[in-house]
Amino acid sequence: MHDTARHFLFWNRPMLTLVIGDKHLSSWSLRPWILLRHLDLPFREVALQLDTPQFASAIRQYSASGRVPALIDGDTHVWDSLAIMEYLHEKSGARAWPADPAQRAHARSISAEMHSDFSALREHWPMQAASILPNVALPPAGLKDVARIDELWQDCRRRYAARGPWLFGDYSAADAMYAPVVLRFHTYGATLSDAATAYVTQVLGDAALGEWIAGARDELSR
Ligand SMILES: N[C@@H](CCC(=O)N[C@@H](CS)C(=O)NCC(=O)O)C(=O)O
Repeated sequence: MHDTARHFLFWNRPMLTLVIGDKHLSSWSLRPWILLRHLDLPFREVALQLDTPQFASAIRQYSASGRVPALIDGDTHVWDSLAIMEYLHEKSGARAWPADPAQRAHARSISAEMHSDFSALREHWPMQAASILPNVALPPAGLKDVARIDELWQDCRRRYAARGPWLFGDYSAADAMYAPVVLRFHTYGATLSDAATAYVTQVLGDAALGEWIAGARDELSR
């Protein structure tokens, strides 16, 4: 394709829009946001402050579920973090999940488990991206969630460490799904295995996550 034609097509493509909540609090919003960054897909960000009358009136134009995140691609509206990640997999030329079918099934399984489970962890250690709160105890059900996540991460690192530092070697939607969990473990000071601790260090060093946390700090300073 001639360069001018390529340039025309690029600039006339509708820009993806991601509607998110507060960066300090909205763990579901962080997942597709950080995946978009890692896939290098340009997008416009619409930030709505949770628990305000403005949120309730504004979100309906983007998402019938009334919740964030929501992705808008021209006439296509996608809601719910997992559905958005699947849409981004298609949109990016199948780059969001591992290429190998068995690894892809594994990555989807641990991501679905995160999406539908770990309610005690979510309830007692809500994401507060810009805070450090070391004295919040977890009940036994929450400790069980932490142990299960530690086990999942150790298993991934044991199998795929040779391919790279992320859960499946290269960055994938599974890392995006667990990014808010890493922030929770960091905020509240979870006790983890060596392999899980090394994974937390890897994620906390991610520039995209650093950008999100800086946004969360900005929100708190307003
Ligand atoms: N299952 C949904 C959960 C989305 C969700 O609970 N979003 C919260 C913010 S993190 C929200 O929009 N809360 C506002 C409300 O329910 O009014 C997903 O995966 O996207």
